[in-house]
Amino acid sequence: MKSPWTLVFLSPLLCVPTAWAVSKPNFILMMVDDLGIGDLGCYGNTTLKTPHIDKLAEDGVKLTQHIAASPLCTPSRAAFLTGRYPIRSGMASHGLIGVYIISAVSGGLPREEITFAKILKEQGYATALIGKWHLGLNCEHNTDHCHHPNTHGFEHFYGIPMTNLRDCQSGHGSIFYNVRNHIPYKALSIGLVTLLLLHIKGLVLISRRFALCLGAILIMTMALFFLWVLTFPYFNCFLMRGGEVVEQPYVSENLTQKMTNEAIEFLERNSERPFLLFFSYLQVHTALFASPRFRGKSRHGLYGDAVMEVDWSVGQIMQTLERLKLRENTLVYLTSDQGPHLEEISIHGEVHRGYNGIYKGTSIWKAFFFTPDFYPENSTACFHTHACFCTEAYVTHHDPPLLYDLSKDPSETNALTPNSEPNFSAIMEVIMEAARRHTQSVKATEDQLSALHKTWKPWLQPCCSSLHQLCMCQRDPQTGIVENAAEGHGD
Ligand SMILES: [Ca+2]
Repeated sequence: MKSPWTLVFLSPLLCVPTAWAVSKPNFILMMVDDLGIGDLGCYGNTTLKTPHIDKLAEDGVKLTQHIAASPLCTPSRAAFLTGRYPIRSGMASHGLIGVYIISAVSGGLPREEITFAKILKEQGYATALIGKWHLGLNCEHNTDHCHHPNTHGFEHFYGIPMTNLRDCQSGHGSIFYNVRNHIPYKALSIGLVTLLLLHIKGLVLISRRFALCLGAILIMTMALFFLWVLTFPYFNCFLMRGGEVVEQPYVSENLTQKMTNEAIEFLERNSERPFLLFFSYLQVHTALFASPRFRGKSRHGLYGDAVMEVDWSVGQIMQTLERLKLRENTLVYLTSDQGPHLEEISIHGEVHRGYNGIYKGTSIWKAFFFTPDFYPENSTACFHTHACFCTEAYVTHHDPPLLYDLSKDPSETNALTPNSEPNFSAIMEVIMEAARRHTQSVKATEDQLSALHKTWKPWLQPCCSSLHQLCMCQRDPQTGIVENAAEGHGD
């Protein structure tokens, strides 16, 4: 299960220079994908080195009561950008899959939503998103970009419209192999054996043609599935600059270095005017990667190497601010989009998940109206489904909700009762009233994560070359010329 807790630093917000009263402050928002609160030195980790992030915390404000609106990328980011619960924009799924997996779908953050980037752009800010988006791309054809970052207030975009997945890097397996866990092998086996026995006994007649058709359908389904897995990175793991696809599929190894350079260039270009930079790191989501200078440097395998590389990048951004003498007029914020993906173990058995730590809240009550059914039972994750699903078959409801006092029980091991907590009824009354008011205030809106909006639509497929070339291409950063699969790679 992913923790809903996140972490934040505010750089010199409290020491506001007088100049701020007349000049517009700059904003740098950094979001690290799937980072655990327990992975950072400033939150108590003693085995992972994160000196630059620790310095941010030391010089600024460390928030300990900051909550992500959802435990998944897409809805959490929709809430982050708009300041509204994802259900209000239709970005909260009612089905098993709560995020966008493929790029050629019609769902996404609705155009009419007001993001902080739109507000700042209207105020004359230079605005940029570098890194991951994961909030949709197109509506009706493959270049309408109705959900693209440019539509939502970011003038400059360099990054991936989707998410980094295991399938985006060879040798990391596939998220689709988890489909096997949902196939009812037992029921299918019993059905087939029963049918066979009835046929042998002469009670049911199965024609040879029927058996051949069944076999053919089975083989075709399997072939289509493997074709889907094989071609996935070509159609879904691509890098964009503005509205153009510039690398398809992308090579992840040096992406953080490239994106850090891009961010530095943006700061240099806009040092004379107010700016908003949203740096949305692809790390430390799987498929994990780290550039050569960080590989093998941590005590926590590739995951730790990736955290160290993010920390380096944060240091580069802060050094640039210092060099450009912008530090005192820039609000810097760093957070995770939710907690770590606890079920992430690589195909080679290496731990690829972060650590939630122990949340040390102060006088914080936490209520669970439902909890995921963990597997194995004594674990705190859903290893049977690779992520905890929030649909009926996978959760247990609690009425009244389970209540914890995080100031005394940070690990959430002992639910409170009217006997153990004298104020139980009063606390519950406040929580239930807040939940009721929230529920009543939610207006019906189009579900952007409905099955229809998540279905692959060939006419929405972004493609850098052509379908028969599997959309492959690379754009030369100097000349801007696309080098596609058929032409090969130039010198
Ligand atoms: Ca995430």
